[in-house]
This record gives sequence, C-alpha cells and structure tokens, in this order.
Amino acid sequence: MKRALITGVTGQDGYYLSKLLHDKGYEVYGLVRGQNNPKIEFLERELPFVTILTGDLLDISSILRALDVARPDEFYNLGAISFVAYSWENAMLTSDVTGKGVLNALEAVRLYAGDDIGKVRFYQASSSEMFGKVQHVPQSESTLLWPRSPYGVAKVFGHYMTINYRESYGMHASSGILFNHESPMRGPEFVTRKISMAVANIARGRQETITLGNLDAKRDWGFAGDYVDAMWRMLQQDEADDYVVSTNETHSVEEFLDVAFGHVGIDDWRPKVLQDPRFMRPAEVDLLIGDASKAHEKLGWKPTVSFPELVRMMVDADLARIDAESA
Ligand code: GDR
Repeated sequence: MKRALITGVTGQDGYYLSKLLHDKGYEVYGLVRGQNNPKIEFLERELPFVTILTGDLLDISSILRALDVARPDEFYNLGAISFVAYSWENAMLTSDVTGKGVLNALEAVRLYAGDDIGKVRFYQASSSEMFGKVQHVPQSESTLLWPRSPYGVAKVFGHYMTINYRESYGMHASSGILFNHESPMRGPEFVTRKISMAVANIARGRQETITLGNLDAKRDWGFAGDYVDAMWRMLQQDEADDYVVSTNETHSVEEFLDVAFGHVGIDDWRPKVLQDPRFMRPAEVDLLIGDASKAHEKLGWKPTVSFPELVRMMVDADLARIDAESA
C-alpha cells in the first residue's frame, strides 16, 4: 500500500486529492496547522480515512516529525496562503508560508530521505499567478514569469526552489503550474464561489445583489477534481518535471456571471451586480490562458469538465445546499 502526506489537506485541492488517493488504495496523511483548528472537524467528518498530523509549514521540525510518522512515498505540498487579494495586506506572512514554506518542505524531505533521495516523490503546487503580466499567449512551461502580487512572487520562489532541489540533489520534485481550478468546495472568497453562492441566494430570494471588483479579468478556469489527477500523474512519471495544467480556454468574470445567472433563468443580471473598488487589486492579472499540451502528451491528462458545466455544477451545489438548509 502506498502512502502519501499532504499539506493543505483542509483546502479544496486537499479534499479532492485525498479522495483520489484513497480510492487508489493509498494510506493518506494530512498535515494540519494549529490547535483547535476549526477545519479539523470538517476533515474528520468528510475525509475520515485521512490521518491528521499537526504541524506547520513554518516549522521544519514539525514537517520532519510528520514524515517520520507518515513515511510517505509521495509528498504533496498544497499548503499556502492562497488568496491573492489578501497577499498585499499580508505580504510578509504570505512570503513566509507560500514561499519559504516550500523550502522548509523540500529541505525536510531531503533530510528525511538521507542517502535515498528518491525515496519520497515531491509535488509543488505552483500557480498560473506566476505569469502575472503575461509575456506570451497562451502560457506554457517556458513562458517568462512576471508575478503581479506578493502571492505570485512567493509562488515563483517555491517554483524555482523545487526545480533547484531537483537539479541540485536529484530529488524527484515536480511542479504543477495549475491555472484556476474551482468546484463546489472552493472557498467563498474566490470569485467563482462568491458568484455561485450569490446567484443561488438571489434565485431563492435570499439576497438582492452581489458586489464584485474587476469584471473584465480573464481566467482559464477548470474543475479541481480533474486537476488533482494531473498532480498524481506527475508523481507516477520516471522523471520529475514541470507541467502546465489548464483547459486552454479563457473566460471573463462577466462570462462567468452570464452563465451562472442564465442557469437560474436570470438573463438581465446587470442590475443585480454592483462594483466596488474595495474588490479591485493594486495590480491585476488581466488574462490567463494555458497551454497544457505537455501534460496532454506526457501525462495523458485531459480536463473532463467544460466551462459552462463547471459554472452550472457550482450553482447547482449551492442551490442544493440552500434547499437542504431550509428543508
Ligand atoms: P485568482 O482567483 O486571484 O485568479 O487566484 P480569484 O477567484 O480570487 O480572482 C479571479 C479574478 O476575479 C477578479 N474579481 C474578483 N475576485 C475576488 N476574489 N472577489 C471579487 O469580488 C472579484 N471581482 C472580480 C479578480 O480581480 C481576479 O482577476 C486563484 C487562487 O486560487 C490562487 O491561489 C491560485 O494560485 C490561482 O487562482 C491560480
């Protein structure tokens, strides 16, 4: 039986990845931060097969302790402060966790593996946010990085550290440059879930309007359930490498609104959408569109959920949640 250790197991991707690994027969361990973390209850309820280990990406000794217990074949580093807008207000903490936390994880794995460096395969959750002010369309593994947020800068550090550990120590360390990926498990602060929840509330007469920031931003949005499969495939390769994971399509926030409202029968949604500078960013990433041909060719990976299917899946899940609450 294979064993996996996941950081960030309480997040959206941790949820889908733990399920995928469990279904494949893995023994799954999750590193969870802090005492009385409210997310532990969720984890125990939804993912009872995950063995919870307490630790923090800022504390290398806690990662080493977790490695000693989990003895993983595969280490998935999904833990990060992941909300881009928050990273301007908390640039130092974001740099420490999202950036230096990756180095702590890599170094802990290196120390744990000792002479047998291939013992643990490492996955780093890199991000399309690293492309920032895009220098090429569509973006591939070789596109120049120009991050536009403290979060993006921290992810670039983690990305290159992963490559550096691969090149310096021969570690089986791969980096997945994942474009935006969403699901009903997405946190409510991200624009897609913020919209799906609001549209469901509006459809059920619980809310009148939604207030957003920049509606022109374009993103390459895929389904998180598909993307965790790409992570796993990366670690099954003989050679570690970097891969873009995306749908190769881009859509604006406005198009997301159009499909979401359209799904509940509201075609004239503009009066329901307000804008507030509070939700605008000091520097915006205007256009993301990935080129995942390498993942298609080498990993045999393809996304299975289209953009309109994803939007409808999210709105339907929020409608079902509201209906269950009020039943
Ligand atoms: P992003 O996701 O920053 O791309 O990072 P987010 O959903 O937060 O923003 C997407 C775009 O929507 C615009 N926007 C708003 N965003 C939010 N959150 N709230 C709003 O009200 C709003 N109005 C407009 C934003 O300006 C932006 O252009 C996500 C995260 O999951 C990262 O951790 C991950 O690395 C990348 O995706 C890939």
